[in-house]
Amino acid sequence: MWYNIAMIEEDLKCIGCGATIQTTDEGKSGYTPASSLKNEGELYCKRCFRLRHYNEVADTELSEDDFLAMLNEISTKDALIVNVIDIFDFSGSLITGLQRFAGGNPVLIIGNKADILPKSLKKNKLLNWMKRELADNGIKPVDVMLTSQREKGDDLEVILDRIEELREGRDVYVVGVTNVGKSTFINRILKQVGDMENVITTSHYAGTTLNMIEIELSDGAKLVDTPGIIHKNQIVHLLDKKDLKLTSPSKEIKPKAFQLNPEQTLFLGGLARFDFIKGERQSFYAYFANELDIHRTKLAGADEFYEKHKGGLLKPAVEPELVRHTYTIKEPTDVVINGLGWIAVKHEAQIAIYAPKGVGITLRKALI
Ligand SMILES: Nc1nc2c(ncn2[C@@H]2O[C@H](COP(=O)(O)OP(=O)(O)OP(=O)(O)O)[C@@H](O)[C@H]2O)c(=O)[nH]1
Ligand SMILES: [Mg+2]
Repeated sequence: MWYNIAMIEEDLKCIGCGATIQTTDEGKSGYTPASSLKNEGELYCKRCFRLRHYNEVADTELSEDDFLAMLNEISTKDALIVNVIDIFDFSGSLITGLQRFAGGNPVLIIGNKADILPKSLKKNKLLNWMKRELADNGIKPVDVMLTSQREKGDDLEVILDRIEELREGRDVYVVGVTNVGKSTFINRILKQVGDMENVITTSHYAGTTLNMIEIELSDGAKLVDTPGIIHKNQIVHLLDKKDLKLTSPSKEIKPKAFQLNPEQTLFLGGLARFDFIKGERQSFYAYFANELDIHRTKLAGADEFYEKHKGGLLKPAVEPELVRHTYTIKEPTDVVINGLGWIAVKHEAQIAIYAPKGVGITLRKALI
């Protein structure tokens, strides 16, 4: 039932972020100058206007708990839950307790941003890995699919058909952690089915969508965009606009190979550090945004090097101190700095990773 879909334009809600429109407090969400209310057509709040035209974001007063309260409602609905996951930040975008949160409703997992991963990574291998990881985390989806905003319409058709099959006439809630691409995904649907261009506000800041945004399907059921769940430890929360340009891949990442001797160090901008402590001389493969500069130095002088160059040569750098994690690698392993990228270690090695306090490190069997 994907023909004839339409935005449900509720009175006085911003069509871009879902916030309730108000004209009195410029510092709060939904603010719109009274003069704009007279305009015909779709209504966007001032924050959305600035995001859409100048890519400038204003903070909102909404807290993590406010968002959670909005989302908790979903467990009481009879619906299909579509959980969008950023496959470049898989661990960081898992919702702990998703089953409880879904309240017995079926869950379809959409792995988004597939365009960022190297083409050498086969789709089936990735899907199988995702399924295993989901199972290990107690998540039992009815299906797992991959997509990206760069895919052509056919890919979306297949997903829409599957959603249609699974929803059995019910509403569809698109949920996920902030910044995984929920609104971008829904905009793709609006474009493909309703020929509506870029209706919902999207941005590379976390926390763009502020309230439920509802779309009516032909049979009267709803497709709903929801505000993202805030994971405080997501690296995007530590970064500003300039930094995000360097760290969020916008296209396929090209791995960079580094042949290192033991006691050599790589700096991933000023955000993280990789020490090769012990092992045979070998190549390490760095999978990060192509824009992120990687610097090699001697382990012995690395602390000083960091102090001297953080924020300068080593950019971006962030406030939280870098915390050291040590590992002994025995088999080909991806050492993932959640949300930033990973280093593939192919042979035995003793290593240390430094990452901003709170940012998780995940080890996984090498994907590529
Ligand atoms: N490379 C790539 N980037 C994507 C894709 N989908 C979304 N993005 C980018 O990811 C960022 C977040 O997208 P949104 O659609 O605003 O994410 P969201 O999940 O709605 O975020 P919140 O509303 O904050 O919860 C934007 O910079 C998008 O351009 C994709 O398939 N590939
Ligand atoms: Mg959104």
